[in-house]
Amino acid sequence: MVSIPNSFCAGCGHGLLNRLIAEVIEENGYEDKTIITLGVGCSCNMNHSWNGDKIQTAHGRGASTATGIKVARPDLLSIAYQGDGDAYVIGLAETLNAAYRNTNITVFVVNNNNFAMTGGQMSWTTMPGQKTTTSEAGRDPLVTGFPIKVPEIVAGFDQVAYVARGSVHSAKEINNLKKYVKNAIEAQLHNEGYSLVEVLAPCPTNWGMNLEKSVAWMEKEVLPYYQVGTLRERTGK
Ligand SMILES: Cc1ncc(C[n+]2csc(CCOP(=O)(O)OP(=O)(O)O)c2C)c(N)n1
Ligand code: SF4
Ligand SMILES: [Mg+2]
Repeated sequence: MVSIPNSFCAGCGHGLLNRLIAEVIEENGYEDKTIITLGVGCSCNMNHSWNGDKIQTAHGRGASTATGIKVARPDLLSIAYQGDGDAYVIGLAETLNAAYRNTNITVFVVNNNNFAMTGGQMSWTTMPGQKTTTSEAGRDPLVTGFPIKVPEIVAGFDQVAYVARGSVHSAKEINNLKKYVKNAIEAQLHNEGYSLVEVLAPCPTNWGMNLEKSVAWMEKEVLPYYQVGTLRERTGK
């Protein structure tokens, strides 16, 4: 379902997640029964390499569009693929409402700590001290708030089916992420309800670092704050 080469920058985390999602869809035999809604952001670049059915949504409305698809065609696998700015800033209401209703959709959010596509502005996931084009001296959380943890909020809703946070910064975590992606998709296929997987990912272009430095920065700054693992286990398995 994924053709190579893709059009993400070298070292970008999006492509790795695209591949894992495609693998799980194929393993379940859903290549021709899946619609992905692409968020506004670097997610759009999937347009060039994703061979399955897809819809470009309005900014932040991935969960709403995926909900509409699922209501009209409950036989299809409905996936929202978004960035942190898309799902957690402009689309926070849509993201939380879908989770709160326990809509039977699957949401993947690439958290690269910035609005990447528009040139690297501060997002609600930008780390304390992180320099972006709109926090040139480094983010001051006492002025702009601490980075938001949406998966932890959603995992606190009693009814959701599955929530996890993974990362693509190491081979070990890519292997773990495959399990999170599989659980999230299979939760929907078993009609268990809403599933969310956040994925920590490097954006070397806007971070102004090569991939090696990006991974080191993630290990030092991002992973201690955004801890990876399952936040809500499936109960309907
Ligand atoms: C309604 C609206 N507001 C703002 C924009 C500009 N815009 C396009 S992409 C984007 C940021 C996307 O950031 P994120 O969701 O984190 O995705 P990334 O590019 O980092 O993967 C913004 C603000 C837009 N296209 N539409
Ligand atoms: S700008 Fe960042 S998120 Fe966008 S494709 Fe390039 S590395 Fe990936
Ligand atoms: Mg982003």
